[in-house]
Amino acid sequence: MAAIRENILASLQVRDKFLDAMIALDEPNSGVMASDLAQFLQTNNLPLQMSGREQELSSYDLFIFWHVLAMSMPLAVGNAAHSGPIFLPWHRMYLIRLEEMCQEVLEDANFGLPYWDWAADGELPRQNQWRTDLWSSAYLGEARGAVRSGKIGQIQVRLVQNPQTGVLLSVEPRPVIRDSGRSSLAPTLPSEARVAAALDQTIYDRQPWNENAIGHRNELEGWIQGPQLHNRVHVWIGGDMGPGSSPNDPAFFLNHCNVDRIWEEWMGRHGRIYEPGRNRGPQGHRIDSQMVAVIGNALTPEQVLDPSQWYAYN
Ligand SMILES: [Cu+2]
Repeated sequence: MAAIRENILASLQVRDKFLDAMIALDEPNSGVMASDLAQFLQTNNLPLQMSGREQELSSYDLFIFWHVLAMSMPLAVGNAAHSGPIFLPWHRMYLIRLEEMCQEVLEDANFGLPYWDWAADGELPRQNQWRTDLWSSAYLGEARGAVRSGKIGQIQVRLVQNPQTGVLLSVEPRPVIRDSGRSSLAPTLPSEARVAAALDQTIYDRQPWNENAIGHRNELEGWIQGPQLHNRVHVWIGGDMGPGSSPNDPAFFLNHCNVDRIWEEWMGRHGRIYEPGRNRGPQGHRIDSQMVAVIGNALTPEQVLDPSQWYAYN
C-alpha cells in the first residue's frame, strides 16, 4: 500500500512520527565512519573533498553526504541534482529513499513524509511568518539561532559543507542553526500567487535548460526573479539551510515534500510529461539519465514520473 503524504499541520500523529523518525535516523550508529566517506570519494575520484574529525555517522548524515555529493558533480547544465530539469526527479528519488528509511525505523510501512505549505504562511504579515506553530517546540523548534527545544533540539549536525571552498567538513556535533526571516534577499516566504504562476506554466522545461529557462521546473526551483519558491524557502530559513549540507535541517524535507507536491499538482493539470526526452537535451538531465544515488538503486526521471507505487498526496 502506498503512503499518504499530509500537511504537517493537519495531523499530530504524522508530525510525531516524522520527528521521531528524524531523531532515530540521527543516531550515530550507521557503522559508517567519516573516514570511510573520505576514502570512498578518493577511491572513486569524485569531485568532492572531505576533511575534519573522525566519528561514526548516522543514517541521516549519509543523506547529507549524498546531497552534497550530487551538488558537487557539475554537468554541462547545472549539477547532478540542481539548476536543470533533473532537479525535481532527483529530489523525488531522494525523498522516496528517506521515506523508506523512516518507514523502517518507525516500523510503519504506510508512513508518508509530511509537507509544509509555505505559501500559506507567505500570506501572513512578514513579522508573523517566523512565529507560526511550525517554529515552536511542538514542531520544528526555534526559527532563529541554535535549535535546542523540542525533538529537533536533539538533532546533531556532524557534516557541514564550507560554502566558500565546497569542502565537506566532519565537525564536532552541534545543534541545527536557523536565521529565519532575516535575509534581505528573501525577507518573506513565497506567495500563493507565485505558486499559481508556476502551476500555470505549460512547459516542464526547455532550452537553455538552466537557471534562465522558462518553464515549470525553473519557476518551482526558484531561479526566475529569484530567489523564489524552493530557493526562497532555503534563503528565508538561512543558517544550515544555506549550503549544500542543507538537509541537516529537517525543514529541508518539509520544503522538498511541498515542492514535490506542487510538481504533482502540475502534472495532474498538464500531464505526466518530462523534458528533455531520450537522446536530446543536456546529459544527466534526460528522461533516461541515471540519477546519482548513494542509498538505494539509481532511478531515472522516467521511473519516478508516476510516484503512485510509493505515495500520494492528501
Ligand atoms: Cu537539493
